[in-house]
This record gives sequence, C-alpha cells and structure tokens, in this order.
Amino acid sequence: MKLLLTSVFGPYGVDDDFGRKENVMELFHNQITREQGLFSLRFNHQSFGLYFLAENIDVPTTVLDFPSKERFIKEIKKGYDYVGISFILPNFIKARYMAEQIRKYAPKTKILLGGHGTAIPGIETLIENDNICRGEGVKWLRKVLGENTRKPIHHPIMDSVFSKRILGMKLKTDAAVLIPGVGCKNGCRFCATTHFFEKKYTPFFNTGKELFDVCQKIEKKLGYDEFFIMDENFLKVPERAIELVALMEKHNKLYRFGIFSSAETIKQMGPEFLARLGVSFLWVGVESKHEIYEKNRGIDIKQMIKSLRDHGISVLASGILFSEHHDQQTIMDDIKFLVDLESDFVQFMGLGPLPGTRLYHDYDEQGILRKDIPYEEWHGQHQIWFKHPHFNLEESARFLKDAFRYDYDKQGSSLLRMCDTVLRGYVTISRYKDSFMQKRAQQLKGWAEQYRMMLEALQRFAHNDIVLNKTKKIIERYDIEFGDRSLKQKIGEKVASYYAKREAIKILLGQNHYQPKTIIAKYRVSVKNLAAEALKGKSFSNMLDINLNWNHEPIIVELAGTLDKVNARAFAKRILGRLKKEDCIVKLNLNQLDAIEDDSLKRLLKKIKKYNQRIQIVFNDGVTVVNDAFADLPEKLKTMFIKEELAISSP
Ligand code: B12
Ligand code: SF4
Repeated sequence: MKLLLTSVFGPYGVDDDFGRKENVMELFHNQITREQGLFSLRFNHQSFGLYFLAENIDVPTTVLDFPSKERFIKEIKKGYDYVGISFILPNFIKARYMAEQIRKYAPKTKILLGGHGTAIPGIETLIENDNICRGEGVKWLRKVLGENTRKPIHHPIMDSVFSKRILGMKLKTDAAVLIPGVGCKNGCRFCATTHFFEKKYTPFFNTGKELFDVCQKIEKKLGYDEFFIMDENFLKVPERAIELVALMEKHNKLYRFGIFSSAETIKQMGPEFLARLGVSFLWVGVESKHEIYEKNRGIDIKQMIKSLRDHGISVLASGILFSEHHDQQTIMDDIKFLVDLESDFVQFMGLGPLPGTRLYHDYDEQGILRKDIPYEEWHGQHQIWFKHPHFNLEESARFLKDAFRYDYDKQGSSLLRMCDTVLRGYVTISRYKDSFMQKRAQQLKGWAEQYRMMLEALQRFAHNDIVLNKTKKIIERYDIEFGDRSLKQKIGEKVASYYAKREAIKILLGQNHYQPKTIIAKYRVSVKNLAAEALKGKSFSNMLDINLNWNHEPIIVELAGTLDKVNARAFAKRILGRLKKEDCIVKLNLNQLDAIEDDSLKRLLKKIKKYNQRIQIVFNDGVTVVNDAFADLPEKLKTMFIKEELAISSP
C-alpha cells in the first residue's frame, strides 16, 4: 500500500485563477511585518501536519510539500492507493482542482481530505473525495489505514523554518519545530483552531519529561537548542511547562522556545518563569482594548508586555479589526491601543468569520456573510467578507494596510524592537543570582552581540525621524553596556548594510517575492524503491523520473519525463556504477519519455556502450520522440536497441 500526503500547489501569493497576491505563504511577511519593507522577516514553514501524520503511520508514505501543479500530477501518476490533500479555506479551489486531477489521472486512487478547509459547509459534495478528516488526523488516518490507533506518538525531527532571510541575507535555520498538541479549550468566538478541534486540547505529549526527551532527540540529530512550539496555547498546561524547566535546570540545558499563549496563562506563570524556561518569542492574542474575551479580563496587558520584554522575551501582540464595536473612530482607538502596547511585533487581522466557528454561525444566521466572495479571498489580509455597518470592502483593505503602516511609522521595524528586547533582557536577567539564570544572561548577551551587527543598517535605512532617533538611542545603550564593537562586529555591520542596500534595490525593482521550494520526503519506502532512489540520485533535474522493477530478471529501468544532457550524464554515471558492481542485465525502457533534448540520448548511449552485452534498450514504434532521436543515432549505437514489445510494471 502506498500513500501520498500533499499540500496545495503553488505559486502562492500571486493573482491567478487559484489565489490572490495578498495570501502569501510566509507567516511574518504575510500578516506581521508586511509593511516593514526591507526589514520584513522572511521565511517559510513546512506544512507540519503532513510530516506529523507521515511519521505516525506504518504505510510507505511520500510527503509532497509546495509542489507545482505539474509536479503534483507527475506524482499522482505513480499510482498511489491513497492521496491525502491538506488544505485551508482560502486554498479550497486548489484542493478541488487537485482532487479532479486525481480522478482523471489516477482513478483507482482514494482521495482523503484533511486540514481546516474541511470545515467548509457541504465540503463532501464540493470536492471529489473518498473520506474526510475533520479535526485531529493521526488517530483518524491510522483508523482508515487499519492501523493501531493507540500506538505512541513519534515526533518528526524537522526545522521550524526554511529559506530564512533577514535584511536580504540568507541565514541558516537554527531552530526545530515542536508540536506538543493541537487545539485550545478557550473557545474564543472567532477562532478557527479551537472550533476545529472541538474546543478541547488534544495533547500528543502529556508531560514535561516527554517534551524534554523530544528536545534532546532533536538536539542530538540537528544540533539545535531552539524550538518553535506549534501549539495554540502552550502554557495552558502549566504542569508540563514546569516539569520541562525543572528538567532543563537539572540537565543544564539552555533550550529556547518560541510559543503562543493567552494572557491569562502568561499572567499565571509570570515573566521570570518564562525567562527561566527560555522563551525568546511569545505570541499573545490581545484582540482589542475592550476586554471582550475572558482570557484578557482584568489584565494590564501593557504592563505585562513591558515586563516580558524586560526579561528578554520578544512579544507579538495580535489584534482584530472590523469587530462589531468598530466604527471609523473606535477602530482607530483600537489600532492606537495596540501600537501603544509597545510590543516587538503587531499582527492586525481582519475579523474573519471562518466556517465552523461560532462567529460564522452567528453571521450566517444574521444573513451578513458575503458568500458571493470566493474562498480565495477569505484570508484576512485584504478585505472583509461580511457586511459591516461601518466599513465597505475597499475601506477594510485600506484600514488594515494603514494600521500596519502606522505601527511601522511609530515604532520602527520589529527587528529594531528585538534589538531593544534582547539588550533589556540581558540587563534584567544579569541581576538574578542563581547560576541557571546567570547562564541565561550570558545566552542573551550572545544574542545581543549578534543583533548589534544589524544596528548600523537599521540606522542607515531608518525611514523617518522618529525611528532614526529611536535607533540612535538603542545604539547608545548598546555602547554603554558592551563598550566598543569588536572587529568581527564591525565587519558584520558592513556585510549587513551591504545586503540591506541590495534588498532595498530588489524591492524597488519588485524582485522580493519568494516562493517556497518543493520538498519531497519519503517514509518507510521499500528497499527496492530506495535502490531506485539511489540509482536516480539527487543530482538529476526534476524532469527525469526513473522507475525500477528490481524483482524482474533482467532488471527493468523505465525512464519518464524529459531526458537532457545533464540528467543523461548523471544517469549514465549511476547505471555504470551498478553494472560495474553487479553482474546483472538491465533493460532500459524509453516508452515513457516525453522529450529528448538535443543529442542527449546519443551521449547517454556512448557512455554506457561498453556494457552493451548487458544492456537492452527498448521502445515501441509509436513513441515519436524516441523514434526521432533513434533515427538520428549513428548505426553502431542503434545496435543497442532490441525490437521487442515490453509489458513493464512499474514499482
Ligand atoms: C503554520 C501555519 C501557517 C503557515 C503555513 C505553512 C504551510 N506550509 O502551509 C503560514 C504561516 C505560511 C500560514 C499562512 C496562512 N495561514 Co496558517 N496557520 C498555521 C498554523 C499556525 C499552524 C498549522 C500547523 O502546522 N499546525 C500543527 C499541525 C499538526 O496541525 P494541522 O495542520 O491542523 O494538522 C492536523 C489536522 O488538521 C489534520 N490534518 C491536516 N491536514 C491533513 C490532511 C489529511 C489527509 C489528514 C488525514 C489530516 C490532516 O491532522 C493533523 C494532526 O492532527 C495554523 C494555526 C494552528 N495552530 O493550527 C494556522 C492556520 C491553519 N492558518 C490559517 C490561515 C487563514 C492562514 C492564512 C490565510 C493567513 C492568515 N490570514 O492567517 C495564510 C495562507 C497562506 C497560503 N497561501 O496558503 C487558518 C486556517 C483557517 C481555515 N479555516 O482554513 C489557521 C487555522 C489560523 C487561524 N486563522 O485560525 N499558516
Ligand atoms: S485563546 Fe487563542 S487559541 Fe485559544 S481559543 Fe482563544 S484565540 Fe483560539
């Protein structure tokens, strides 16, 4: 049995038949630092759910993340028993198209749908499918595949981000993702995740010890000591976090974490605990200056954020625009309130009634949902999709953009604010006397020294006087605290400024749109298929696909796609290696080739000719591209072909 798990296809964040330019596949650049120009933090996240599922089932599985349409179609043609598509609401139309392609090119394959998009009303009939997973997927998938649903959970070992760029500099990933569980029991009216997971928390790892073991495993494999915790409300299970800190102290591990947590849990644990835990980044839902949500009742959020930043924790305060209480004046009160909190990051999100939520249900009953707006536009970073008494669609897009711009104009870039936070953290934590906190202080100092190298670029490219003065003050404080910059730092500054300038030019030329690369990961692929992969190697261009029938005598190698000079050379090298090592006979079938570039076939044959006693090359007369290339071959190479119809089964 074979399973393919796939995300929706790209390109992302472009205006086309399947998506919109505002729906960018980058967390910060999409909805946080989007108006911060060259200071916007750029990186991609893998589709974690897919890898998490693949890691926790027994079936041979391929994960295809961020494919192109063509790459996806090529993959499904390999004949999977199941293809699982993970999608969210704004990617509905992509998921529908993909399911149609599966029915067309792989009619025997069963289609599984999963992810938040499955909350769409009537999804059963809107997208071709054989089964739909609404909610937690591991248990569900194990059940569908007839596996033991009670087996322990294995955490995948994977980076938290890739293609990281700051000031246009490509940086190595230095953090892994940690997924302790899904869902949140707080049940906020607008929140898609709490509703999708039935207003409860499903832990994958119940104790601090279990999480600590996962961290150690990841550290051993990847060498990272930093983790991004993908859990909607990590501190909501305080015992787990407390045990984790105790183990870190006991084993002298200075792990650092980025987390999401709600204000009531942060208040309960306090900034000192969070600093001890090593929280370097904290995402909190402030939503509005009015205490509409239980989680924020009676909490002085401004004071809380100040205190967290004083402990070296960069805070992201998230706010909602176009709530019921907003008119053109009160919305400004909320925007100003959020900016005045002085957090490192501010996310403004347009109120979005998403299927499955109480908000959606209420608005549907009131008849104010704009169901005429296609789902591609239901993403929260452009226009609203409901009738608001005080904002029309164009106004909603304008207010949202202006809110981000206002934050940037008043507070400068988030990068600048992070420079401030690490320094403040170092100063505060240094005052703690116990040895663990002393080590934390040294860790912050190390980070501050790194951040310091960006200050010159931040000053040079400051976009207004407020920000320029703010930057100068931060530079002065760094100078007072750490004295002169080292030679290494001075060189680092120049490098950062050079890249920043380059990035500024790229932005002017509109060349700063980046797409995530396609990622293919294989799980439990059989020895036979692994051998095929080894033979194929990593150097081949994506255009050539090789299928191998290892159990056949002779061994059958089927080439599909496009043969070009580069992959022909690489393939020849591999096959020669095999023939040299093993006394085998290889039958090379060219029937599936769509194109043969220039004289690449001639080059391939010349290279492998010395084994012509053990190589048989076949193709059917009807295959025009091969026929044409064959006709151009010198006579002595033509003798390598055998005239025979082949019934070949691919692995
Ligand atoms: C990481 C993330 C991203 C990454 C995407 C990475 C990627 N490669 O896709 C980034 C930052 C780029 C992103 C962008 C956006 N995101 Co986002 N994102 C998340 C986030 C924070 C975590 C997702 C995650 O990995 N969770 C952990 C895994 C384990 O959980 P999971 O994905 O839900 O998977 C589980 C189940 O759903 C199920 N499952 C999932 N897929 C499948 C498939 C099959 C076959 C099966 C059987 C089961 C299954 O099994 C898994 C294990 O239980 C969620 C919020 C959240 N905490 O879940 C929002 C969330 C998914 N995003 C959301 C949205 C709306 C967006 C954006 C439109 C931006 C925005 N306005 O918020 C853009 C869209 C970008 C685009 N062009 O597509 C919404 C989706 C709402 C909805 N109803 O569809 C969420 C829920 C946040 C929210 N607003 O509430 N996002
Ligand atoms: S606290 Fe956060 S994650 Fe939990 S329900 Fe509310 S908005 Fe959602």
